[in-house]
Amino acid sequence: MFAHITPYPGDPILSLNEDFQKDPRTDKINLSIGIYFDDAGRIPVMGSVQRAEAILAAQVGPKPYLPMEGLPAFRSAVQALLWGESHTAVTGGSIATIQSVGSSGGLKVGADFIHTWFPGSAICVSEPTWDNHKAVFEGAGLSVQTYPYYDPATGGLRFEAMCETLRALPGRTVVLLHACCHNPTGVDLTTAQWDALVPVLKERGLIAFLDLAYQGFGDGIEADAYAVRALTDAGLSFFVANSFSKNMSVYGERCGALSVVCPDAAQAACVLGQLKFTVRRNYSNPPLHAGQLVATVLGTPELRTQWAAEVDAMRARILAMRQRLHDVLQAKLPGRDFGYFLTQRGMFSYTGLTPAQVDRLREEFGVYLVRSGRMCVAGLNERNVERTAAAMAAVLAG
Ligand code: KET
Repeated sequence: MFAHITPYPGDPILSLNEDFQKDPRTDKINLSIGIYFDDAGRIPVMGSVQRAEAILAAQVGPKPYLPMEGLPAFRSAVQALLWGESHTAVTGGSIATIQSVGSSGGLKVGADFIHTWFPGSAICVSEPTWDNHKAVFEGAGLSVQTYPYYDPATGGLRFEAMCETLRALPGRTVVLLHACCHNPTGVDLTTAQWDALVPVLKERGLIAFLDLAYQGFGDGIEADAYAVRALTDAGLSFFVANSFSKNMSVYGERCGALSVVCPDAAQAACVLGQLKFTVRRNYSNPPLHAGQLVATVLGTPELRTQWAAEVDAMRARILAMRQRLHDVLQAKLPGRDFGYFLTQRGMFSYTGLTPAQVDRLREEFGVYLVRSGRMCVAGLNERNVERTAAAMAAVLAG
């Protein structure tokens, strides 16, 4: 019956993380998957989240199904976080938000919705992008194209080339944009570049799909919402998938959301209805605990304040590790420029290491990066940063 089924070659990120777990070496270093580790090398249990868990544990009750669109308190907390609670798009009801199974689930529901309601639309993603973007949208039946983004020569952004490609796309092409902390490069648009991009999207009638998986890890919780608010304020209709996996350190709870900004409340109601139908056909409704947990953190003023401070501390630690790695590498290999570690933002840096060099790092030194050369700098800590720099220097020196 199943003789025709071919083996799964594995996922470039998740399967590598599995390989890391199996590696018997005790001094191995995991800079592969996009997970924030604390200075002790552990996935943190944030104080705000722990307190929310305690509140929930003290009032354990029946566990009904959530509505298809998720927990109401969660959905309004997401809108308040992304737009601010007094934003006219929020108060006017023109945003359709559903709780999703991680932001991956939000991307998938959005992709299915687009395939149904914009059947001719292709999607254009940055070159490079998170591998799963291609997989999710292709899996939903969309054809995937790319726009220029990363410039290997400068380690920066090909903004002009990007805009030029977008200007040539047919109307209603979906354009996937990383709202902050670009994965895998760490190269972001400045606020001025977002302002310059908005008219391009608007004039061409393109459908922006923002991926906001790292809110708070770039320049701050509010600053990282800049793109979301700029597109809304320009009157664009667009999609945004956001995640709590990283900024609440609740990966396995699968907490995310999909929001669709609509021209008015009447269209938002129809969009929400069709999103519910999409969810019903996929997994019926999202997890209760995930919604309650995030809603409790964001909806309890004291916990919300504590959470923001914790996110700020995580961002500061990532920046400190970027600086340390830069300084050690720069001292070891003064002929090369490692400035990109300081200018790139968020969890990831694109090191420019070749797949062969990445393989050598892993095999010889036990340092795991994704084969594209992507490094999760949030996996660095005081105990492994020097060793990582030494291994990288050895590999780069040939
Ligand atoms: N978008 C981006 C850009 C992203 O990096 C991830 C996860 C997600 C969405 C999905 O996160 P979720 O937990 O579904 O809300 N990225 C890391 C893990 C993975 O590949 O699944 C990574 O790039 O390592």
